[in-house]
Amino acid sequence: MSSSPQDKAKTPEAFLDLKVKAPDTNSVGFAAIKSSVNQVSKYMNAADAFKLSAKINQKGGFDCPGCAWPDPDDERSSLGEYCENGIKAIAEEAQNKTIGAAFFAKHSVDELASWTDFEIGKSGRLAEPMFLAEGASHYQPIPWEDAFAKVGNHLNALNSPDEAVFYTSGRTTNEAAFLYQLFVREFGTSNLPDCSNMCHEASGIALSETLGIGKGSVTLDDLYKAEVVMVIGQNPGTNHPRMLTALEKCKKNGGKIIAINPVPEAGLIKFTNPQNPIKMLTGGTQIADVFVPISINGDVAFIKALLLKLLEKEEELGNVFDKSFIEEHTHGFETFISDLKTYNFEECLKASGVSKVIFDAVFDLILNNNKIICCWAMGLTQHQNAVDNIRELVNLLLLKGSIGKEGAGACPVRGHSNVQGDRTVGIWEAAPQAFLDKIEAKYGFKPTPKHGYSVIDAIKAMYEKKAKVFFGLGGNFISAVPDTYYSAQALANCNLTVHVSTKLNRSHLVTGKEALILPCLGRTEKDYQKSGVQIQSVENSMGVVSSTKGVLEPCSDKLLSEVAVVCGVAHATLKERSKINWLDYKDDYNLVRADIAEVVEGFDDYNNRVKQPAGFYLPNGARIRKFKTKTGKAQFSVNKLPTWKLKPGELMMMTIRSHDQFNTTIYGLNDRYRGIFNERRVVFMNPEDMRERGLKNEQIVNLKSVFNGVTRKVNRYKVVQYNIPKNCCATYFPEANPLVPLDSFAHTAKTPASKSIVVTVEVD
Ligand SMILES: Nc1nc2c(c(=O)[nH]1)N[C@H]1C(S)=C(S)[C@@H](COP(=O)(O)OP(=O)(O)OC[C@H]3O[C@@H](n4cnc5c(=O)[nH]c(N)nc54)[C@H](O)[C@@H]3O)O[C@H]1N2
Ligand SMILES: Nc1nc2c(c(=O)[nH]1)N[C@H]1C(S)=C(S)[C@@H](COP(=O)(O)OP(=O)(O)OC[C@H]3O[C@@H](n4cnc5c(=O)[nH]c(N)nc54)[C@H](O)[C@@H]3O)O[C@H]1N2
Ligand SMILES: [Mo]
Repeated sequence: MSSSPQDKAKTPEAFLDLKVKAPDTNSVGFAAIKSSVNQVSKYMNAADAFKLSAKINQKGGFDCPGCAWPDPDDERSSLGEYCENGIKAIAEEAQNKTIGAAFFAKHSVDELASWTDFEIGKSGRLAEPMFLAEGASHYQPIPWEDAFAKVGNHLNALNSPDEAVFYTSGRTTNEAAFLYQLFVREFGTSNLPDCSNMCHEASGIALSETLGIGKGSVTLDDLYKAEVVMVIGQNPGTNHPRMLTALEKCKKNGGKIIAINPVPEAGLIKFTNPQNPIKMLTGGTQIADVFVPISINGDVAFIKALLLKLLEKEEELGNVFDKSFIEEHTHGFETFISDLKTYNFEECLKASGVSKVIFDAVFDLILNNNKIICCWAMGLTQHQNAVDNIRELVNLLLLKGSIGKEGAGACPVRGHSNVQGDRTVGIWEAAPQAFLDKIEAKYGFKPTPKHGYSVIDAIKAMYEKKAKVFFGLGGNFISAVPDTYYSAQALANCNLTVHVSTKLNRSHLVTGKEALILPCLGRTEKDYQKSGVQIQSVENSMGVVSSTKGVLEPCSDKLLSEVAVVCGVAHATLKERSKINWLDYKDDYNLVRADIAEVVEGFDDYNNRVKQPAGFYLPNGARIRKFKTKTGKAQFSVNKLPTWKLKPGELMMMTIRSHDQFNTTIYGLNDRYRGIFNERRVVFMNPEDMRERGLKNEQIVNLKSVFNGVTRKVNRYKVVQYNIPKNCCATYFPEANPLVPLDSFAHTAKTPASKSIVVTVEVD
């Protein structure tokens, strides 16, 4: 009998050989360079490695699939605009090893599911389309045309288009993403959940409401010119290493950095620029001027404490708030201030877990500077009150007039390399009507105005059998989503699950009754089509759209581009009833860009402008103080302190990334900066919390979360004593995802609260 979906979704509980060392306080440097070179040479030959490194993030080269951090507009480092973790991402994709019919004939789905995610990822690049028949134990090869027909037949057999779910992960290019959402809308649904739902959705919602655009307002140049940069809930040393170069530049210009994080992440404390040989010898730059060891989810309380003190000083001195900005450009100031006055400074500071000495150091910098940038990532967005976290930060920026001027603004640091672009071109389960009207005007069909499923709603719909087909354009749904075992059942309830992927992952193993793996080209590979080698385009975290073009030969001749896959599926599904000539697009992506230029705001003359070496900026109202909110002004907001209370014995747990992973892809088993080697099943704990529970270093424990009366459990973790605030602990994502309750999510944004999981720790 085959394993249950839950068994297949589970990551093996076996331990490796944990070695714990003192955490680093310095990121990058020689160790990083050595690590990246090892990484590349493990997977590919020297000539390919050289070709790649010369083109990463260069004008006319390819966009690094590692993260969404922008490239400098002007000069780019001749040593290559890349970082250790970008190299790992590329090495992972651009490898010579491939898997196809023989591999899948040898290994059953059950067997593959018993491997760790690290082992699954090491298998190699997917080389040909594969099909898992109902009840079968092994995948078998299937021709592309048959695979398309199978998807089409399943979709056409549904009672309603709303019974299908179309997920997107954020690596998909603008061209593929635009066509995909167009197909989904012509098919008749808005069920377009994406990784953004689990990532920066709260930022989009909070910023749209307060600044009138769901994106950040700063450019790289602003970061260089800021007087103060607050880096909140973000670990750039691992997840956006090139950001550290920008912070270093800011410091050189006299800027100060405040890092707000429960743990002293290495990159936040000190950074050695790998592209500056002199610094590498002399030891690097101190990054954070003030490090704030905040309690998990203490951010609204901390920012409120700052706001309260600013108000006090304003009342005393009269020159602390930017009154002309507030008057001319904002709305809701009085309501905001009268609500603020109902809070007590000491209570807020206590709730934040931060000492008065550290608070004062931060307050001084905020009080005495007016060009402030707030940068943040998952440490703010993956909480129940995530939207409040971000709105409260915006309140601070508005009081100081730090929006829409040089060296100031909001900077949500996006994750996947094109997650922002995907949303811009229409991957959105709740797209605005104006966008849908443009589609109707251009293509002559009426997209449904009904909002579709976000990730959480999609999981519930599949669990309840209201959705029966799951299609994933990239990503690793089962490992990325919360509540792993419930979600595994949701996928298993489907008639068909389909994944367009570059690498094997757990989502190919936790399947519906039937399943398809459709292998596609990666960023690094040349995309040959009828009209020649194609370029594609992406949008970075700061709203710059630029081209990306692969440099290596495809790893298999049976791969299709994502664009070709979408066109193939659309053609096979919609056939004569489509108003669109789907197959034309794949021959020449200029046709896709010409359509985007007509439908999506800001893309005029796309085909020419995308060829500009550094790309082009999309319009951004907040950047020029044109706020497209309901009132036409930037909006102050009223946010409450979170009300949760831990019961005796409980801890607040955050799930974080190690240094050797990209989301669910595990490159290696070390988390070098945090001093963890050769193990991922660790729980970082405060020494006092360990003492109270009688726990010793490396003791084996089980973790339990109870939410709304339901108990969730993961077994066999090793305790590691760590510099983390009392009552807080941390584990790695995705192994700890079975503990994240599906119903614990950010209000209005529905981002799973995967940084606020209430747990107890029990000896095994
Ligand atoms: N190498 C690499 N690069 C990546 C990724 C990757 O996995 N690997 N993933 C990409 C993606 S999709 C994303 S979204 C980004 C993620 O980038 P990050 O958001 O940096 O990633 P996380 O590991 O989730 O780290 C969250 C940080 O927030 C802190 N934190 C947690 N809870 C709180 C809190 O309540 N308050 C505060 N102030 N801090 C808190 C944690 O200690 C941690 O430092 O990175 C992108 N880039
Ligand atoms: N507990 C917890 N859960 C989390 C998070 C957390 O911090 N804690 N973070 C959340 C966040 S921020 C995010 S963004 C999601 C990530 O969720 P996803 O985006 O779904 O996951 P990834 O791990 O990035 O997806 C990796 C897979 O994408 C495929 N892939 C890679 N490159 C390409 C490509 O170019 N094209 C195609 N078609 N496929 C490709 C490969 O097959 C690879 O296995 O996870 C979320 N889940
Ligand atoms: Mo993300």
